[in-house]
Amino acid sequence: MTISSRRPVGTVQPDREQPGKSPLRSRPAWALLAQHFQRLKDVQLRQLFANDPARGERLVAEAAGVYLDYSKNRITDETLTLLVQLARECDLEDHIAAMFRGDKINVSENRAVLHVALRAPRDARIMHDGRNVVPDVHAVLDKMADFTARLRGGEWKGRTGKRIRNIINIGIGGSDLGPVMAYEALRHYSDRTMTFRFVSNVDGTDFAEAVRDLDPGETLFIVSSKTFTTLETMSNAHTARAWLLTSLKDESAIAKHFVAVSTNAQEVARFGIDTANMFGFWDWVGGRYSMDSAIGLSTMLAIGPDNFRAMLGGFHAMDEHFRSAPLERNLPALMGLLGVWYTDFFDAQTVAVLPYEQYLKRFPAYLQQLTMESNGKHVTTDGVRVDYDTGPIYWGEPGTNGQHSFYQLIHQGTRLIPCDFIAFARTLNPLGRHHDMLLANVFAQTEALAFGKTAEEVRAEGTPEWLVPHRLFEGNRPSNTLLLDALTPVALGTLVALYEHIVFTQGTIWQIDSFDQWGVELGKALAQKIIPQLESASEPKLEHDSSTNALIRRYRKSKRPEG
Ligand code: G6Q
Repeated sequence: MTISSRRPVGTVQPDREQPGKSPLRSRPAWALLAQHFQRLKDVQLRQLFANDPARGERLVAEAAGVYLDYSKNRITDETLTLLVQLARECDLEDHIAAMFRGDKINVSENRAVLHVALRAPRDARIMHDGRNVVPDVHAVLDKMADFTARLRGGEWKGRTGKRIRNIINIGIGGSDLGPVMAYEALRHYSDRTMTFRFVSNVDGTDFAEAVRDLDPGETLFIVSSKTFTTLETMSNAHTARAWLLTSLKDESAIAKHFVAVSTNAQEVARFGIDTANMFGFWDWVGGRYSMDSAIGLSTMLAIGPDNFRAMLGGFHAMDEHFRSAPLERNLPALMGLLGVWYTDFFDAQTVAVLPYEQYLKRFPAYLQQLTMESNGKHVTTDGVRVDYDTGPIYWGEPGTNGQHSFYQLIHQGTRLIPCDFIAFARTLNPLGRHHDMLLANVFAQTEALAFGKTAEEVRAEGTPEWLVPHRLFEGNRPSNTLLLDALTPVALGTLVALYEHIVFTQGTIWQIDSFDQWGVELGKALAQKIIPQLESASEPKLEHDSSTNALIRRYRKSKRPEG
């Protein structure tokens, strides 16, 4: 058995077959891809490599310091031609131009999507509602740099005159995952005399563990919240305030120990933070696209303004590549289209992201929000239900750890899991043979996945016949390999921008709004209704379903044990 689509073409469920096909499925390239898929679905990578000895050097692309080897994908030149044709039929190039132009492409929220302006050089011009936003961006960056210099230089002191040594970022979702990931990724460049922690969960344990060994007099909280109304963040911020005041006892300490990153000056002031200590951003920056805005203040405090600006340079280099390179050589476009190929024709449900770099241990978690909150949508921008699959599930862990855990399923399971391997030619911590061993594993895994091991090869090793099926590797498992020089701030910027634009490419093909997130609203609203039902002294009148009602009753009973 070889891995191929369990459904003949695309992923259309019978009950979703509508009399009129969606615009995407009506595109000429879609129909051609569907036919092409039938011809290619059982073709082996072994065959493709044997037919073209130069394939591994030909199916590569390079930009902004990122070398992409996409030769181990289940594609031919014809596949690429058709995928690029599909992108053109979906006006990808025009959509890219529209984003950079500041058009309101986040249609359901009627907003521009201008995270590319966050890393534009000082002399660039990017207009939003008739105003060039680039000077605004740089004014905030300068303010962040000034604050960072004062804090790291010891000029900014706590209320009791002590130097600030601990930074705690309080935020959630887009106001947390980017800062955490970037701090871990760039730890090598960070000020090791300082401690950085991140509190996101409304679970009190998160806050309690973050502060348990810290001196409030040496601690600064960054309250990061675009809206400054998010339940988790505001609860943690109020708890932080109380923790600080228990020890410093003086309301005036707030000004020295709290700063805010937000678009909502009114709420920041209401919380008691001096708006002079607020770092702003704009409604045209989505939360999950904001790690390079003021939301990255903790990153800048950790690695310093120069490294932060270098990271922005990496983002910008990838932006420019995405904006200007022809689709045939455009890394985010190619990777995005390959994702569409597997999602919609091979019926792949997930993508594994496997960084062979310990510092990128939070990168898969970061990508989960970026990709799944962006492209986990079931209606088009026109509000019509799609008749094809959209965003796949992203997951992953750093190598080599994953190899001793879930790789078994990728190699020998029944599901097709396209993988992105991410590796760096140089390590930041050279230790004997470690790096050669690490990289040998990257190359070995992509080779094993693609080419497997045939029954003949297994038999030739003297394997008894009954064991042959167990030791057989079918191969034909696709992967991309991203090879960069070293994990510098620049490299991190290019990598994040690469995935941002992969998401954009796919969202454009699928005609969905990659920049809203209505799917998180319902649970939030229900929780607000349930909180008083858990807290009320008298038995509340419950009007949920029987399951939810019973769970609430049981919780109320258990949290106040008799006697
Ligand atoms: C990201 C989402 C979401 C958001 C959080 C935090 O794109 O919008 O994850 O970042 O809900 O929101 P605030 O920054 O407003 O607290």
